[in-house]
Amino acid sequence: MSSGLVVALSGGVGGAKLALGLSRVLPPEELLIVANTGDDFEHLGLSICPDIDTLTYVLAGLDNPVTGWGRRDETWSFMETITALGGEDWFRLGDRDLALHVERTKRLGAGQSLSQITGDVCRQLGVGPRVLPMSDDRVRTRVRSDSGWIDFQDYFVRQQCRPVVQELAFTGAADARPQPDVMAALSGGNVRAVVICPSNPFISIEPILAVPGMRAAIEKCGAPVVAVSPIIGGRAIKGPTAKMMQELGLAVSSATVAERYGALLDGYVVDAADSGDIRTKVHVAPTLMTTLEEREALARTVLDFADSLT
Ligand code: FO1
Repeated sequence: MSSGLVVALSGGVGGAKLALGLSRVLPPEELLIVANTGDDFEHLGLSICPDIDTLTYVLAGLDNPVTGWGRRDETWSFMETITALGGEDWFRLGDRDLALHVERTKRLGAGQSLSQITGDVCRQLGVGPRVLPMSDDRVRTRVRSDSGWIDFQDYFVRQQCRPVVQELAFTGAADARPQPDVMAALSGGNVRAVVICPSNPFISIEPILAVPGMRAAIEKCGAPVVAVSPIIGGRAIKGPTAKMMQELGLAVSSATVAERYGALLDGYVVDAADSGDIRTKVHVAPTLMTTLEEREALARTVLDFADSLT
């Protein structure tokens, strides 16, 4: 078996599933997960980082299996109370989850970086692999629809992805510095593979690639770049990926996702139903990850495929 560092790009629930699979088949020091922070926002005075937290909870075995986000065995006294007070209750923060947002907000206010805080939280919760934000600088995904520009969580949660997406923007990305340890890892000459998890390309992976220097560092790292399609049989497994594709005038297909990544890709893992008309090297495998065994199996498949491209 090959060794070296596997760098995984992840956002959302689909990304975290494969990240978990990778964490189960690799020693912790051989996996670095780069999290999207475009979904981050400030809410009720707190700094919320959904994609980092989803990864943290999933890798710690603390994730909520029903929602995919937040914590398992959650209680909702805070939410019930804020509703009773007539406060803002469209974004649901569980009691246990709340502690993480309070702690992070306090530490960010004291000048600590998001990377440092994420590392400490992962250590405290027993997460083995490194999880790092794409940048310690603020990047915010915004969505343009008929009624103008809105914040990502306003679109995603408050309006339940109802607005028709016309354009996406990653505010702050142009001035954001890529996370230094991610850049050092990519230029260290020891990368086995870069894995683009089956996340939504528009809102989870493209914000990561929009951080200046990130895409070039991935291209230059010398390792195969392999993506896993988030589309199975022309449908998105979860979330608004298919709806967004239609609204942006794109065909709902695995090929469309591969085209978004373009020359970055050396290989692409797709489900049997989706292998047609893709210009990069394709490996067909079951990509639906319902069970832990399926997550591990897909992780092994992706790594074997990447090794075969070296
Ligand atoms: N997603 C929802 O659909 N509704 C929520 O109320 C909600 C709360 C929430 C709280 C903490 C957290 O870390 C994530 C949360 N999410 C919620 C998920 C979040 O919107 C993510 O950005 C999406 O899953 C996209 O990755």
